[in-house]
Amino acid sequence: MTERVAIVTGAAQGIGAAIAKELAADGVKVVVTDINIDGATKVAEEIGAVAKRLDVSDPEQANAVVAETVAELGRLDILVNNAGLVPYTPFDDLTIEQWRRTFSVNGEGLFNMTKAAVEAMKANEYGRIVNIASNTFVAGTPNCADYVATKGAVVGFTRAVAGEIGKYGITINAVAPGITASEGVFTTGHGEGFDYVVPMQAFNRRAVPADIAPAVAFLASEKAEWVTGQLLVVDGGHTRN
Ligand code: NAD
Ligand code: 4PL
Repeated sequence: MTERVAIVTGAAQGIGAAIAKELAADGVKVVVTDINIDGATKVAEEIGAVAKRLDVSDPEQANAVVAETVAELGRLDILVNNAGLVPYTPFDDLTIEQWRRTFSVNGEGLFNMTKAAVEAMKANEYGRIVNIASNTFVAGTPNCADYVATKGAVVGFTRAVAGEIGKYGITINAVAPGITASEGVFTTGHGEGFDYVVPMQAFNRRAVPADIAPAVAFLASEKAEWVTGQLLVVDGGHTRN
């Protein structure tokens, strides 16, 4: 196959940046996208990739970045829907405004990007879509009900759409990390979570973004052709689904 082209969302830091690096190491041409264009540009420079500013919650930006990618790099083979808000809010403090905001990125962003990418991938009758879920959906982690609900949406969407896009040669799967030492996780109360999660894992250390990226790269590869609509939990054995 000719060199594959990927878009990774929310790739300026954390798990998204690690995924962009892993794909680039596999020889994939990566478009590093984020609302934080400075961070995205830094990651892109490190791996010899292209950076583009993209707010996934805006359907026009989603369409434009997919169109530019196809125009500039010739095709789109891989989409990694990684961009997400990871709030930490007890249910007693959760508002409808926050609920909508979390869904606008984690839910609508997933829809906007998948919609645009499937249209582009149809042309080549080939595609790999990997959506970043979370093991909070398995564990029912407290203090982030809005977030856990969006991750349930990621799993449901992945399962439902898989059956409708197989005819185009496109697979769609979800990867559920457990708590992972990204930049973002330490900006909220989630940072405290390591103290009780690590003892439940099979391995006695904190996950880092590089622990998540190889599972994503597998599902994004030609080798994962017979895997679709699945949830792969990558959490060091914290949960067993
Ligand atoms: P992070 O906060 O470190 O990075 C998220 C990135 O997404 C940031 O660069 C941010 O600028 C970008 N972003 C936010 N809103 C955006 C938007 N509207 N459009 C485009 N980009 C946007 O987070 P992370 O921990 O690396 O999380 C990445 C993904 O992994 C998320 O989907 C998150 O839910 C998931 N996840 C994280 C953990 C964890 O413990 N870190 C565990 C399970 C799942
Ligand atoms: C177990 O996805 O999976 C905290 C914050 N704890 O975002 C997550 C666990 C967090 C998680 C997550």
